[in-house]
Amino acid sequence: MPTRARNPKILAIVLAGGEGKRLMPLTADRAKPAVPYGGIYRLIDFALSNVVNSGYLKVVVLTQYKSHSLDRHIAKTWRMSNMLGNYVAPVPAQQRVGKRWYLGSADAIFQSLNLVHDEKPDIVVVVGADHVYRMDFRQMVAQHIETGAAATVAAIRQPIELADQFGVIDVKPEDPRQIREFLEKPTDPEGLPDSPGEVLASMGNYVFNTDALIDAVTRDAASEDTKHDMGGDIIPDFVSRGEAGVYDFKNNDVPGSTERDRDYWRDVGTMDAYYDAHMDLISVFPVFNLYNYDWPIFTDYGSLPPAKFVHGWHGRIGHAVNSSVSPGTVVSGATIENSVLSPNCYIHSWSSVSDSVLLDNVEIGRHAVVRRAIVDKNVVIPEGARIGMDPEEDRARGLTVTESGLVVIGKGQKVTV
Ligand code: ADQ
Repeated sequence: MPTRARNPKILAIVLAGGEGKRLMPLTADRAKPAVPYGGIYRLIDFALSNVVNSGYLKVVVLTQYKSHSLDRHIAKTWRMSNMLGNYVAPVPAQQRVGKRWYLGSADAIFQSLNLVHDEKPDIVVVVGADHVYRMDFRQMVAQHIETGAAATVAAIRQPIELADQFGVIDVKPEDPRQIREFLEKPTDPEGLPDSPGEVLASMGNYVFNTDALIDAVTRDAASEDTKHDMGGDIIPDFVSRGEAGVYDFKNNDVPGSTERDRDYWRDVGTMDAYYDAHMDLISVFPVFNLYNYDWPIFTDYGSLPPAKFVHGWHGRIGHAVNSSVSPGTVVSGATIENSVLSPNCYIHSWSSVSDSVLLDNVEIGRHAVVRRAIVDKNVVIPEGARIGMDPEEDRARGLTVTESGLVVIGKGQKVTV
């Protein structure tokens, strides 16, 4: 079907089947896109909010790995009215083409081509589900149509040390909107001519002409020499045929964004990156502004009572500074600093929590001290426990301590004093 240049029909496919091994233990029990973030969100809420705010209302979310909490979240937050002609539908792996799970992200699309055939879009926008950012995909689609590329990859500059986590793009000198070479996760890449300490990295978001995408994933499925991966196999294939364009994210202008957070994009692939992205939210002038109502990030936490700060035991004042505190959380005679608290936490008297991220329903006992920690759901920190003060002590009681000294406590993990 020829692309209708002015008003193309768009289908958005959100890739949400990834395992996220480097985020263990947060992904021990849930898919990476379902990892809680920023108190009340799941990572996938950012990709889906961007898609929906871009006006794309036909959205399928391909799930696979430990998808239960992801499915539940999508059904609760993102179910839209089919009667109004729009939907966000989670689609689990269905083994329609044989008895095998998805072999990679390209195979996930190949196995789900029935959705594309049903919808008959002109253009398919394929989006990862693991990143924190705001993006108006319409602007990328407009460039895609204007340049006549068959595939367009969104890109952002990243430090060269991180190149082995990304697809790295080399543009044609005569036309910086075309890709000359694409290397997936190179270990020794060259820096950019005007900035040797940086590379141009793929953001894992793509725009395709529908026929070109169908053709590429079908050929990939029939090939033996492939990992069936969008970044590793499909994009290099388009590049080798001279049909791939690149969209520079710095040109994207989202309503309500500020100079400070205009080109904010974080791949929260590791515990340290996950932690740092939380700290970005709570500085006085946040690097990423959640309070931009012109481009809202949607989520659903149901009906919870407000957060509450009260005098605790012996009248000590419960307070929080440079922190965000979610509904249902009670800070009773405790001190919270530089931290993000999710819903339904209870922080008891004389305890202190600093530079930390608490997920839902965490309880901090009296006189406990928690520093530089990520504490997953339902964890109880016992009275008087000291977390994040001595890495050896933390490791000895079975907690994960990252190289940078962050302590990570898994969902429901028992903590001893
Ligand atoms: P990675 O993130 O390492 O690199 P991948 O693990 O394939 O690539 O994840 C990409 C997206 O696809 C994620 O949203 C993930 O949840 C999803 N996904 C992975 N396997 C899937 C499957 N079997 N079924 C459904 N969904 C699946 C990619 C690109 C790089 C780019 C970075 C940007 O390959 O080129 O630079 O994203 O972070």
